[in-house]
Amino acid sequence: MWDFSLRQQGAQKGFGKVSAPGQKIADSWLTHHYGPVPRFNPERWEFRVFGSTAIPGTVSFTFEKFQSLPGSRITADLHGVMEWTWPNNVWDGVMMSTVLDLVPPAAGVTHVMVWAEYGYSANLRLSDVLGDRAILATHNHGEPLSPEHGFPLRLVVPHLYGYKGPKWVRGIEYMTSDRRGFWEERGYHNIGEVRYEQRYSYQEEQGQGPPL
Ligand SMILES: Nc1nc2c(c(=O)[nH]1)N[C@H]1C(S)=C(S)[C@@H](COP(=O)(O)O)O[C@H]1N2
Ligand SMILES: [Mo]
Repeated sequence: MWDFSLRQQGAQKGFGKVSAPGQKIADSWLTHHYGPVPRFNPERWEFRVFGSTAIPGTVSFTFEKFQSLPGSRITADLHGVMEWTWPNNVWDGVMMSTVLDLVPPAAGVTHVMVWAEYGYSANLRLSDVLGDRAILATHNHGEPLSPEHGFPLRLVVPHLYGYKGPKWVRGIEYMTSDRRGFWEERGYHNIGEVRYEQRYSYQEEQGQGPPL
C-alpha cells in the first residue's frame, strides 16, 4: 500500500502522488541495472528491426537515421519493481508505434522482444507497445539521457515495471509467440503490469507466460 509520509514528502517536492499500488516516491532518480554501463560508439551503433517482419528481412537504422524519425513526447512515472517510483518524467523519442508503422510486423505477430547491449532483453505483448503506450526515448526532461540511464536510447513503457524498459536498446524482434526476456526468466512477472502489481513470476496465472 501507499506510504503516506513518503507520498507527502514527494508532494512537498512538487512531485504529486504515486498513482500505483505498493510504490513509494524515491528521493532521487535511482539507477538499476545488471552489468556495466556500455559505451556508445556512433560508428558501430545500429538499431535493428528483425524477426517476423511483414516484408522478410532486417531493417537497420543508424543513429542519425533514427534521430530523423518523427518524434513524440510523453510524461509518465517510472515504476521500479523494487517499489520505488521516480515521478513525472518527460520523455522525448520515437514511439514504438512509429517503428511498427515504418516496419510493419507480419500478420501473426503477437509479441516483441526488445534487445539491448550485452544481450539484455525484455518481452512485451504487441498490445503493450501500440498507440502512445511505449516510447523509445532519447531525452529526459529535454536533456539527452545520461549513460547510466540508457544513452542513447531506452524503452519506456509507463504501465509496466521498469525491467520491461531496456536501457541501451539496439533492436526489436517481432515474434509470433511469447518468449521470456532477461528478468522474466529470472523470477520477474512475464507481463509486469503496475496496476495489478504483477511483480514476480510466481504470481503468474495460467496463460500469462510461457512455462518456466
Ligand atoms: N539494459 C538494461 N536495461 C534495464 C535494466 C538492465 O538491467 N539492463 N534494468 C531495468 C530495470 S530493473 C529498471 S527498474 C530500469 C531502471 O531505470 P533507471 O536506471 O534509469 O532508473 O531499467 C531497466 N532497464
Ligand atoms: Mo527494476
